[in-house]
Amino acid sequence: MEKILVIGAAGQIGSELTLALRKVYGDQNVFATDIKDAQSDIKKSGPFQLLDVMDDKRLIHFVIRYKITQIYLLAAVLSGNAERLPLQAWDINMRSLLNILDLAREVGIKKVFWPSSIAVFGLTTPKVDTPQLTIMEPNTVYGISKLAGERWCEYYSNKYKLDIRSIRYPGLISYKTEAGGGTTDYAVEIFEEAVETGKYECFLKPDTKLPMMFMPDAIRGTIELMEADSSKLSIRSSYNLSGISFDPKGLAEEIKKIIPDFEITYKPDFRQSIADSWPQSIDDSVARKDWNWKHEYDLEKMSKIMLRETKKKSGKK
Ligand code: AKB
Repeated sequence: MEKILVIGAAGQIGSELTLALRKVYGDQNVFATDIKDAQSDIKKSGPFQLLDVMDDKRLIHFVIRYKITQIYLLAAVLSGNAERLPLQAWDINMRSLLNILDLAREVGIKKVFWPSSIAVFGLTTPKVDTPQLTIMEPNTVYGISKLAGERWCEYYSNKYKLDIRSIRYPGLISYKTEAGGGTTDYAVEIFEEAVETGKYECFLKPDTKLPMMFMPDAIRGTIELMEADSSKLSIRSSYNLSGISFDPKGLAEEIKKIIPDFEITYKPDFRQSIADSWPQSIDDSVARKDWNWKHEYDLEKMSKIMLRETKKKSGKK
């Protein structure tokens, strides 16, 4: 029986992935952990403990005690926050991954999941339909740490035959938990502000097109990749995954179809140059071929659900 450890279970991905994993593997077999307290549905539906991924001694005790067979490492400092504290972000992002990879090798963990990002690409990468294998010269701390992480994942996979699986997530859009410190966060905040105030001041320019994905696609994709037949996986660094590509202007137009008075203004900040270094759209044909990945949500479908759920959450009808 699988025993799964989720690190970063209170975060944007973790808070939804933990519940999805519990549906597949059983509530008591998915151990949620984070350095901060988790949402009540995580704590009520199965085991939750405060745990710091940087504390390698406690981590190894935890893994042995609960006979963990799979680890999902979701804790990370995202792009915007990483530019504010570069060395701390590098330390947290790299040390957490190396702690897990080495622990997995030592203890004999069956599978590890680690999220990479479109931030691994840089200004010299082809921007449209960015291929799986291409020029990668990231110029952000977050991107550099994700690219280095991908190299470490492939290294551990080749050298120690560890089964590590990874996705280069685009910007993730969800209503359950706030996004935290990323460049694509505008696409989450805009829905909250549209519902709360009918206005949004965007920190990116109107035509900044970026690859994005609705959270249900990301969660399904993650579980599908983790369940795929290992012999079919040709990529041991991280898979390109594509959902929807849009810019702030296009997203605002979509919101206006439902909230006609919605107003957007633009005040680009330091995150504009991060976004300018990233692709506009992603070629995910390798993921489609290897494990039959296919996204489901387009801009219209995602926006309708986001507005409906954000209204419910804020108590508005
Ligand atoms: C960020 O904006 O930093 C993240 C990402 C694209 O990895 N959402």
